[in-house]
Amino acid sequence: MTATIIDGKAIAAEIRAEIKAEVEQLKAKYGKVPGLATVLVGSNPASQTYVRMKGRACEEVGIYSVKPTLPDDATQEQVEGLVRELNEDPNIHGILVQLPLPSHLNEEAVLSAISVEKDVDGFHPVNIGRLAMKGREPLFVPCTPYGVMVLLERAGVKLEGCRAVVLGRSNIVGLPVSFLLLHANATVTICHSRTKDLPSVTREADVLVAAVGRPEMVRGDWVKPGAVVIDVGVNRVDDPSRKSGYRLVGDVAFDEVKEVASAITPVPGGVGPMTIAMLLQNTLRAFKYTLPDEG
Ligand code: NAP
Ligand code: L37
Repeated sequence: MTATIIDGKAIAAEIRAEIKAEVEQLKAKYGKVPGLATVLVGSNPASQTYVRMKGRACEEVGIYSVKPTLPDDATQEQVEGLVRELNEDPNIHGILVQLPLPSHLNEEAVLSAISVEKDVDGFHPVNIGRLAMKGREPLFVPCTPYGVMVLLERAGVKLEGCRAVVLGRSNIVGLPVSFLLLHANATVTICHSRTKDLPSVTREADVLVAAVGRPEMVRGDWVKPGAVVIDVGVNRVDDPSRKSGYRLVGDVAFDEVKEVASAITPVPGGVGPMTIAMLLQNTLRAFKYTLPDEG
């Protein structure tokens, strides 16, 4: 069996088109557009790329965006000061602080400084706390986990009662995606670097979400025939034949796993574009919270 490819790039493009139409409508009605600030601290090359892509996506759909940057040695006060200024800015409806922050900074304090109503990344303690609890609604769902859920939905995957295995327990992907799968009534197993005999656990999965940051770690014989595999990993591996000197691979050995799974996301073109589409979605939502009849 060769798996169906879940085309995140195409689904993300559809979502962006929907957002663009709604932004135009709201602009005509209220004379205002949503605004997003992406805060980048330091010079991590992957973060620079993602922030640039987020700015370009805003432009495409008519969302106003600013991309304030601070140097690698920025102080805690500078970062929190910038966040507080953005909290007060009426043209900015969403604030995203690109992670990881340089290690001398206190991430929790920075994320707590973001106004809950502008927390389009969903990592403010109140939002992530509400996400974790049954029956509580966060104002915003974190973009990557949200994108994973939309891909599963659009691929027609029924989560109720299924066995879901999540590889990775990070704050930005593994943990929140596990909560979302649980709320969708999957039976969820979370694996991490201390998990014993990983392949025997992943082989039980009807839905496997890989978010470990290890190039092509998940092999064909780690996957149950017919399982749905979502590859969140975006890893740069050296490739001298490319102009950039690297190519992107996921956490899943795509060529092997596609022969076993019933559906799979590619890298690039899977979860990555969805992360950005969901950020735009959340920014539109934040804007609508501020409008009299739309929130
Ligand atoms: P992270 O913070 O480094 O977390 C990695 C997780 O994987 C940790 O829980 C770690 O376990 C676990 N892990 C690492 N090596 C393992 C191993 N050999 N066996 C089992 N578990 C292992 O990474 P992240 O931020 O979640 O990102 C994961 C991947 O997703 C990366 O490739 C990243 O680039 C990508 N990503 C993609 C998007 C997107 O939009 N597509 C967004 C964010 C991240 P411990 O907890 O025990 O250390
Ligand atoms: N929301 N996302 C949010 N907050 C953060 O703090 N770090 C982080 C985060 N991560 C993030 O934005 N990751 C990400 C990863 C990949 C893409 C976008 C965002 C993406 O679009 N990847 C493309 C390929 C990009 C490239 O050519 O380098 C893909 O198709 O996978």
